[in-house]
Amino acid sequence: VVSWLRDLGTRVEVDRVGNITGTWPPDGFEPAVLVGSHIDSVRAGGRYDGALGVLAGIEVLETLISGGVETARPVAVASFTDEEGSRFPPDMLGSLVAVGGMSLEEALDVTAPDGAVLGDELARIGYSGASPCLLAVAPAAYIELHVEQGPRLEHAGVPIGAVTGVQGISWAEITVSGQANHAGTTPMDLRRDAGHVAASIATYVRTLCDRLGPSQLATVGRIELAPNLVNVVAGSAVLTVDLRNTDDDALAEAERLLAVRCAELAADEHVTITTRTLARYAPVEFDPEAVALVEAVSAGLGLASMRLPSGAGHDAQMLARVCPAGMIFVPSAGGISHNPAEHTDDEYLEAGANVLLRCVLHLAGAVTP
Ligand code: HGY
Ligand code: MN
Ligand code: MN
Repeated sequence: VVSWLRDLGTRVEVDRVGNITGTWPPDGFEPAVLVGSHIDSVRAGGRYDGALGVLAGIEVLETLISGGVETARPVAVASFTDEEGSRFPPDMLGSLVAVGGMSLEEALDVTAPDGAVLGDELARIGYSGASPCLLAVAPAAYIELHVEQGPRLEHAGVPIGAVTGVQGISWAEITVSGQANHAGTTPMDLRRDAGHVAASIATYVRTLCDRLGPSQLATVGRIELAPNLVNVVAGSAVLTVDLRNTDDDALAEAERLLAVRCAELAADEHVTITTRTLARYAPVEFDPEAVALVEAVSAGLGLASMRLPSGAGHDAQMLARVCPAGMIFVPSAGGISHNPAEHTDDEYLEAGANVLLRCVLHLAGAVTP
């Protein structure tokens, strides 16, 4: 990505948390129209999540530059660090730091479950950059192209999504401390079984969705038991709970109910439970004019579009704190994402990139030669 941005002649900057930007023209320091996304991935993820928005952004720049298109504002492409957050939480870490939502010191100290420290890893790969972390100048606007990662566009047979916003996100890491013991000799009423408690939490969060309605989502994606052996009552467990809802009050209620259930389980099983918040973002609404622009540009290209909220978190929800922000979705085959089977047909990739290009031309005040 950096070599492509350099080859284009853009001004390439890497900031202290590894966010990469390429700006055209290179001497343009006024508020830029910013596009981009992320190139990090969940482990065993797909090829389109994030990468599409960065590569399409580079394609847009290349099209402007090679076409000699002058714009009233600079245009920049960003590749934000650690959007996924599954190794170094929270998600959208790089863009969160860029907009001043998390201090650089706090971010560089984030430690992964495997013990790696973010600051050390950035230095190791050569991306502890020199530029200040905050967006030196807030962008004039931000537009992100991304695969939907869900089934709605494909189900509707619509190629473009005009994204209205992002739902609320709550990530917690729950540590259960019980007592390792013999699976054959320990009476059931004397156990302090961390495995039983972890499994109970995993099944409980599913009942929250029944209780709070269809907008409530709950996922236990990670459970680690110790010593993780067939004939040993688990002495400890670490699990994560991902709760999401478009309604922040309902999300807070889900968090409260989970805490109450954990306290009950701790008392019943005589274990201790500690909870660490890994991420907590309220729902975000995108700029109505940006949403309308995606629809209008799509129509101008003869592309059907539909409005929908994003189930996934995105860097755009952080940029929305400092400038008008919007997103363009294209369909995900089978609604699959965070999975190597993730796929989007070329015609949709191209359609999305063309909508992005025309949004940029409009926002940047293109002065065609
Ligand atoms: O978790 C998310 O929604 C995003 O993929 N980081
Ligand atoms: Mn993504
Ligand atoms: Mn993702």
